[in-house]
Amino acid sequence: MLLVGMLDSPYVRRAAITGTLLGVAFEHRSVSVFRHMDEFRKINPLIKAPSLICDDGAMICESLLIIQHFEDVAGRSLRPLEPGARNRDLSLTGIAIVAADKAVGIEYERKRPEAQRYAPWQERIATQLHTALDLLDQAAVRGEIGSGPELWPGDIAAAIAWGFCQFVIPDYVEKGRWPALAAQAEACEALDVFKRWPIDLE
Ligand SMILES: N[C@@H](CCC(=O)N[C@@H](CS)C(=O)NCC(=O)O)C(=O)O
Repeated sequence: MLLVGMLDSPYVRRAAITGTLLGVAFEHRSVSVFRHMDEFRKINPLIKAPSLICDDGAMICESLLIIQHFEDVAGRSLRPLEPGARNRDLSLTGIAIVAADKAVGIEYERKRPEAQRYAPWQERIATQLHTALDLLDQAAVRGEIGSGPELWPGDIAAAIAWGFCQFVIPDYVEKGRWPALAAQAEACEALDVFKRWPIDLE
């Protein structure tokens, strides 16, 4: 299997870290959806990262579906089985994905020429991002996201969303405002599996 996409993408990174923790064998190719558009188009005409090319040639995009496939291959998931913990983890994973989505949205808005930016939309997505970070920080205070020893999908998604925000939109995300989440993410970044798939700073 081949996972395609750069590790500056929170979705690519989440898929890679999850696949590794599940013990699934895959290769990784770092191709940018912007700088290497033509090369990416040959792999996936939709030019979306991550894209997974399966051994039978099937192409899967959308990180949740790629992770679903990794789980099918591994015959297990990282999610806890106890219903309360499982629902909490599903909820927190979703919140962390929204945080990443909104951070990506802010970054994409900034790619527009100044005159084409729409301030109410920018304010809306910044508020949504900050609300998602509030919820994750509160979860970290309650001990509902952490850094192991067992990593759950919500732990991974939260740490990745925070790292992505710090990397790409630090001006929107002051470190001191969400200290518990920052500490959780820092502890995750110190783990071997996170170091194996570092944010691509290129
Ligand atoms: N919901 C998708 C989001 C993936 C996504 O938006 N990836 C970005 C890179 S971070 C991308 O492919 N951008 C190019 C585009 O949307 O045209 C997922 O979870 O895989």
